[in-house]
Amino acid sequence: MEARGRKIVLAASTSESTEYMRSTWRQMLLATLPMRYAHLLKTTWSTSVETEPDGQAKYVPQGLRVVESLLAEKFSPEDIAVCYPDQLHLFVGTDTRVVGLHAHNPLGITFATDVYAQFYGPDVEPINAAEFRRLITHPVLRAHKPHLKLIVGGPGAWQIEKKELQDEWSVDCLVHGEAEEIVVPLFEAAMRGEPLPRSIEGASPAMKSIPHLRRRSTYGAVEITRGCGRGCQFCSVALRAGKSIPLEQIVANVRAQVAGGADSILLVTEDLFLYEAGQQFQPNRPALKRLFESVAAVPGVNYIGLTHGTMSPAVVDPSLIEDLTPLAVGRSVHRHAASTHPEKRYQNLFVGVETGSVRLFKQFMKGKAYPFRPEQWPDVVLKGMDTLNRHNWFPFCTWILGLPGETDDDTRQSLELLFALKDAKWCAVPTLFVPLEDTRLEARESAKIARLTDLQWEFFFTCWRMNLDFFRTSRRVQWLFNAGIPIYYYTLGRKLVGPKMKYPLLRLAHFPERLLRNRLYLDFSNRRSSLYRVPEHVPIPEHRQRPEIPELAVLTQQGTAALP
Ligand code: B12
Ligand code: SF4
Repeated sequence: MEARGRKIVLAASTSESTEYMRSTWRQMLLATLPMRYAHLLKTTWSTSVETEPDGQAKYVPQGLRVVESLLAEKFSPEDIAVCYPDQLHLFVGTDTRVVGLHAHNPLGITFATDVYAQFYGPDVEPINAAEFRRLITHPVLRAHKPHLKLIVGGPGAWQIEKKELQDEWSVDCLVHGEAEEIVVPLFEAAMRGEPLPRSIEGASPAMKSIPHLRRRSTYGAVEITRGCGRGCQFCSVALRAGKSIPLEQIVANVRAQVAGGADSILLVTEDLFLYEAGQQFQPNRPALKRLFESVAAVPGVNYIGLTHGTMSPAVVDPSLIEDLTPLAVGRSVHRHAASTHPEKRYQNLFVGVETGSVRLFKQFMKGKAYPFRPEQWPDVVLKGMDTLNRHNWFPFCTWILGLPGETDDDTRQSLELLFALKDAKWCAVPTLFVPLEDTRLEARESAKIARLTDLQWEFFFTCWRMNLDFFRTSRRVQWLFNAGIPIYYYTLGRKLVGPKMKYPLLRLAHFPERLLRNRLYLDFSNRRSSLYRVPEHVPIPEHRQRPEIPELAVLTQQGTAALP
């Protein structure tokens, strides 16, 4: 044990650091599964992480690695340690002056996460929240608090403020937003023992301020773009102008991952197709190809994973997907029997579909479809899905239920689009609207599970029924699940959530559709055809094809919110 410790200690919780099975969706589950039943759900892997011989973390979320790199330029690397909660006692000691913690989703109150935990009862803490609490209330932090400053940063730092836990947890400073240009002066002030601001907001940094990564991040995450600019009103990066990280820096960061033992690289972005994109989000095929080739060529890289993407570029230029497929799918770690790849590989991309309602789409996210018009959104989704699936890209698509002012008619339109996608190869992830800080909808009310309508419940469980059917691996587990659902409903679900979930839940449990037909909106018993079909071609409105027109000038200056 280092009684004196290191001057600067950085740490992240285990459930936000684990890269179990190189599976990003498994880690996402941790934000939704309840800690109380973790043993029953066999999620002991949620805390499985690896350490270096000296006890430091082998991998932590990329944001914390960025902070480490910034600090290492100013302070001696010997003064800095990066670890998990179980090793904090090795590094926090009498010499420690500042502890910086990373928060991705520390209380589990962002979209999707709080919804699922509520199915298990009131006040049930998701694994993720319990693990963060274990980190921030660690006894060694309490013991040494009189001589150290506690700083928490990351995309979920706002949650601590929102839940008024800053004082209870003795957090000196919460860092929101991008931190490149504030980390060093803030940590210097902390080292001098000066009082810190209660919270601080980082602005978008100059490209030169984004440092090279020195060590391995969780999933071998390497940022390729930052920001977006499509302007969705519920999104925190909506109006942040997109920028691409220079290829040499990306490749150097990939090498740092491999040097740290990673054989898999996760290309992190809000939208893959924004990488070196032209004006008005025009995808840059040569640059994307060069990116994949350069990453795959780094010795030691066996797998390449992706985070987010938008649908419209796949429709603007379908051959883009075809061109990227040999490396994007060929180097993917994921496999599925429905893939036509010789090794059954498929690539995963998180895509925000959000709604089938053109009205809501127009109101809250019209830039997402650009250069297509909001009215073309269902066609864009269907055509994009068709193109992606054809090349073995199986996207994980989020939908938002309970956007402000959503009516039954809007939900019906989402159900229709969902129905049209029933044979697609994908995962549909229903989430509830959460007004995130720093978004244009931050003052609006969040959607509440207790207020979901019959149609919204149908949407919610129909998604999961489709996912179960697509990802099911064992008939026995399926059978047990089917039998367990009515038991859950009558013992707990009915009491916690109410009778509105009953028939949708029975669809999830594979009750015959003919028995549900009169109770639910959709009918999967083949008696009804879909309102939508995959279009042959989705035309780009002529006036949006030429960059010199005034509408596009507005787009670049003010974000897509200004689009007609
Ligand atoms: C990669 C990623 C993931 C991966 C890997 C996460 C991991 N543990 O490494 C996966 C897919 C697993 C994942 C899961 C989830 N994610 Co995620 N994820 C991302 C993504 C795309 C990139 C993160 C990243 O590496 N960014 C690049 C780094 C450099 O940025 P950064 O982390 O923000 O760090 C900067 C600052 O925050 C700050 N900073 C970071 N840490 C610290 C620490 C200190 C001390 C200081 C001072 C500063 C500081 O400095 C950094 C440099 O500016 C972001 C979106 C984005 N582009 O950021 C979403 C994002 C962070 N995720 C989000 C969400 C909602 C989730 C999930 C809850 C999704 C879900 N509903 O299930 C889960 C939760 C996971 C869990 N264990 O609980 C939201 C967060 C919203 C919020 N917190 O309120 C984001 C912003 C996406 C979005 N647009 O909504 N995610
Ligand atoms: S497309 Fe919309 S939701 Fe996605 S990152 Fe851009 S602004 Fe956010």
